[in-house]
Amino acid sequence: EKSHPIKAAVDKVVDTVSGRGERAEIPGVPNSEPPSLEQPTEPREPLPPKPDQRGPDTFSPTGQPTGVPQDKVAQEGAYLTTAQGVRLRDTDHSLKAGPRGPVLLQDHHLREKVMHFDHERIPERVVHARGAGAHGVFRSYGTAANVTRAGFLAEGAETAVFVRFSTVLGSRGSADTVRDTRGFATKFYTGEGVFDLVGNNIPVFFIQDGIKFPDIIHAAKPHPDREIPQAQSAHDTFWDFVSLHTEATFHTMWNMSDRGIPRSYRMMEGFGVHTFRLVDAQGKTTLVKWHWKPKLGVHSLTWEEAQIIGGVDPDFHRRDLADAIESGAFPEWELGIQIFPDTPDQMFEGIDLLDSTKIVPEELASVQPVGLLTLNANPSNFFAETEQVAFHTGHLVPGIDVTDDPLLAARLFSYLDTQITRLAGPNFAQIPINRPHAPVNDMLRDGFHQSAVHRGVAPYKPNSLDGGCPFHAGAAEGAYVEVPLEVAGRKVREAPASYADHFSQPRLFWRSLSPVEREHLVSAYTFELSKCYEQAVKERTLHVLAEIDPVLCEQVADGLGLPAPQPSQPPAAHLPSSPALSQVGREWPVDGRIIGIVADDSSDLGVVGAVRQAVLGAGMTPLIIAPKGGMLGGSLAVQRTFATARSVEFDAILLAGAPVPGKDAYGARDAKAGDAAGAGVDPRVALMVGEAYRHAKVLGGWGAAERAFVQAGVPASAAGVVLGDDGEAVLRDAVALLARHRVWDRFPPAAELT
Ligand code: HDE
Repeated sequence: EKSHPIKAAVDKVVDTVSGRGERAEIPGVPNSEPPSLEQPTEPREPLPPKPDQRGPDTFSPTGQPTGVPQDKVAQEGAYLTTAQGVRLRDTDHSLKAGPRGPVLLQDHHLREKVMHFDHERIPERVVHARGAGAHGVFRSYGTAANVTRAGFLAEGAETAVFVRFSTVLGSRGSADTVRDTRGFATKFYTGEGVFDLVGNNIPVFFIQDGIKFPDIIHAAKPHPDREIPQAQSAHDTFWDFVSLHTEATFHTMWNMSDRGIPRSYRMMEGFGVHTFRLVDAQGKTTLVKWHWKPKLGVHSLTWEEAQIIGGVDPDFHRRDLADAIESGAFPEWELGIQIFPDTPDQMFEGIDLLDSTKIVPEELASVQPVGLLTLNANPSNFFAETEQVAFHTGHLVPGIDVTDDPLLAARLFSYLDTQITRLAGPNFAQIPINRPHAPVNDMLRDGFHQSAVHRGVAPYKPNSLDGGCPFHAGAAEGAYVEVPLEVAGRKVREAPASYADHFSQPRLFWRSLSPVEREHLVSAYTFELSKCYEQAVKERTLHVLAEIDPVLCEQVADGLGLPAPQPSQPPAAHLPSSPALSQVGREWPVDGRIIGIVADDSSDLGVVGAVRQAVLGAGMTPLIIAPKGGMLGGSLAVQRTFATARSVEFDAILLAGAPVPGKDAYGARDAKAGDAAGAGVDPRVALMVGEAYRHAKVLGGWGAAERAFVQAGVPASAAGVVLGDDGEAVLRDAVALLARHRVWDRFPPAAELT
């Protein structure tokens, strides 16, 4: 009987994988049948557990490990088994009464397999559902040792960390490059227990009091009737809320700025937002704000680019982070603190340190570096690590305490609370990614998913039956002791008077941005409000903008086709600015940037190869883009074809000549004949180059490249278009421009914005 070609191919794969081509010996089962699909395959060796994936550290009352094997990971042995460890002979067919007969209820393997599948999903996070994580290490400089006794901030201390970056609004499967705030949450597995720094990439928040959190999130999430739009703030309920609730103005402004569309998680700042209280060994306290400063600088996408990526590569940020780590371009951030004296009023230079809608400009309190974070390993399993990690602002270690910021108070309640639902019970601290790297000896017992085997009879204190164990520690043994602050006050539902100022810092922000950043801000407001249907919402937002700056308000009003309202009072004449708030105008390392090199058979492949090597030598990633896959000229591997490449993937694009239309390009045969050479440029390359030009990206080329640029509508004399005869010299000039991220000089902003 002739075998079906597909079945024959699968059988061949099975034979190859098993290396035997015959059924494995199973005791009691005659091994007479020919090789077939049912044959067991050899699974690969299980991965070794990571150092932070030890089993739960359970300790006996005397402090000895219980001896229960804790290091088992889910995959052991070579054979497929049931959850009970029974080896399986077949997982492809249900147990039936004959090949065409009914499935039998007794099929316990079918039931177990489908039952588990039915329960594979857990609820996504109510906010920050979409994220990406990485492991790393934090090395302390010791510079904070004079203000905190936290061991992980002592000189030379090295601490394992896990970081999860996220968007706020979208569902778990939403796109990465939406306009939104980004989460930047870090778990430090310190020797004194876990410390979580659960921050964002924006230093302020929408609300001053946590009781408003459900309101802002209900307003920003998709409309409850149609559940649209996904992962967007460009809709009526969001703008309705933030225009009525003007304490949200500053955070909204950051979202509308380029900070709302980062180029990469690796190129974002991080902020603890609230003011925290540090305590030194003598009990002296200091107020601080936490900052993460990326070594690669702060960079953003352009809005059109972000939208295209949303469709072309919704996993853009996730992929970028994982690829960078895999290639050895480990992202790094310096942790820094702004330090303020712990005065009774908790104010600094007139700024209320308990108001999370305010920053303290870095020019008033510089950010002092205290250590270096390096992300150096990708998670092995997204669900086990990135999805199940549970951060909490209340995970504090000795030397770090909270303040009375009412926004922080709600968070101190919320994180544990939400995790009980999300992780189904109170024992999520035992999930490997959440386990402390310090010995655990708590008196928490039982509950859903309890996986520790506790010993002893007295999980209570005081006890005599377990010899009084576990014992209380004093400060000398590293106990966490709250700062003994005096607390007094009337019981009221009120905010302090200082919280009423909603506009002075938005004005500071506007004044501090460069003209091109102001232009982006204007475009973002105009885009978002144009997506609203309600006229009243647009008009009310224009009133808010009028309070910030008349030019901002006029420009947005003009885009909406509406009159610009007047501010309630004339703008102050001399306003301060904070240059640190602008993200452009400096040069940064180009490590890990992606350079697209477009080439075809007409290109000088020797030059292309040399440029490719030079890109690698500069710590960047070269991707060769050619008409079709495989090898170009038999020697150069092609990573992208004209059909699979899109400009948004590249930080800069170089043309090794002028690629003629590939035969698979729609309209290729109609492409306008270019010049004397008689060949037009491939329309996909023209689109790529045209987009990169509009997104202010560096472009370069040699050979006939100039003709290709001109045919693509890119002026060869435009700023940031590098042309020459020597490919490597073109690359050198292009890299020098890339250090400034984008060629903003290409499109000078309107005079009003300067
Ligand atoms: Fe969160 N936030 N948040 N948040 N938040 C959550 O906790 C909450 C706030 C932040 O990668 C939730 O486990 C309240 C500020 C990050 O797993 C939830 C308030 C900042 C993450 C929650 C805030 C953040 C969360 C949802 C107002 C920056 C993702 C799932 C009082 C400083 C962490 C979860 C991760 C996640 C509550 C405001 C950062 C519901 C009530 C301000 C980075 O507990």
